[in-house]
Amino acid sequence: MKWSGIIQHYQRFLPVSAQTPIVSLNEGNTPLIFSSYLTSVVGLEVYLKYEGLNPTGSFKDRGMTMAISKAKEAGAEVVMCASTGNTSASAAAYAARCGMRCIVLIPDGHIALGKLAQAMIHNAKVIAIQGNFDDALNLVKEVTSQYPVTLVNSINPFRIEGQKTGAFEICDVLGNAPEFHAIPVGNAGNITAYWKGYKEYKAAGFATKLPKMLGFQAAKSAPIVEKRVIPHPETIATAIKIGNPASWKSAEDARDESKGLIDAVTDEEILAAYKLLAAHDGVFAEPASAASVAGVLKLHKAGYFKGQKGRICCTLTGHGLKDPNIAIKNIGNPISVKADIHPILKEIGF
Ligand code: AN7
Repeated sequence: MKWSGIIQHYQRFLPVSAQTPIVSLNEGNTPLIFSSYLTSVVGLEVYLKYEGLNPTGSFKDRGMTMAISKAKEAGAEVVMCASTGNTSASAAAYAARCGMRCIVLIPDGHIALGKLAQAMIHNAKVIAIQGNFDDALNLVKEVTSQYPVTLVNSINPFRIEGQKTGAFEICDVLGNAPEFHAIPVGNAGNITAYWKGYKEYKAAGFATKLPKMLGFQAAKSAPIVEKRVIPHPETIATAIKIGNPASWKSAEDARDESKGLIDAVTDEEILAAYKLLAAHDGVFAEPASAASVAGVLKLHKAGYFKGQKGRICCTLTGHGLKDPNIAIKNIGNPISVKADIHPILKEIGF
């Protein structure tokens, strides 16, 4: 069957009508990859929902096709977002596709190179502010409440509607919901969206159970875990360097209703999971994405899955190529030798 994007495919679950102009890049339908390595470690079947294979390289495209289509339907000409990078890349691409202006506020010096390149090449007006993501989001709220500009951060409910389709796809592939769903938490839109998606799919009869939602924040950017706003969040996983998540309450609801948890993982644990995914599974995801796997490994070590059966799905939210600097910084540069067979054979070990 021809795949034409998540709105086309899941229309009956989405607030669209025949009048909605669908702005799509054929997002969604991303692979659910079985991880034999993690399965052997954890003892339950582990699957990776590889969202880095969306058109702009992150899960944001699911929400953005909805937000931009609905903005277009309402006659908007300008959209705006604050971003740690992926939202801006996605907003810029979808706005370009339908001839809208896109304005982006980013924390100066703190977004991954690939994401900045994307926002720029898609012609967004990119403004780096001397402040963090939370400052940027407050400024976006201020501008969009006073001027004819549509906000496309995940406080825009259409974003959540689109992103919930990730849960639908998992159920479609597995034939049911998994027992556990692990997911990185930044602004907390995605954990909110997945939980909504699982509940709606079960209500519609496409799943008979609901997963426990396992959310993971970076240790020094863990407001939900610490139950306080973090004024100066820090982490190498810049995508989730957020101290005051917009969807804080609904993330707690997802955690509590599902009898799951939201925990923190250190930068060391994130980097270890990041490298392990690439080296053992052949899957290159950005550091923030690896937080879900880091969290599963942390819980495994603590005995959380002992005596449990079933399946764990980990959302890998963005592609590793988004942040090439961090890969090179942590792995190193290639060895350089003369263009001669001898040093090459020596390096190989022959
Ligand atoms: C790779 O782009 O907030 O908890 O401005 O890029 O729904 O915020 C990105 C978030 C996880 C966290 N993984 O998702 C932004 C932005 C990656 C991300 C998250 C983000 P939410």
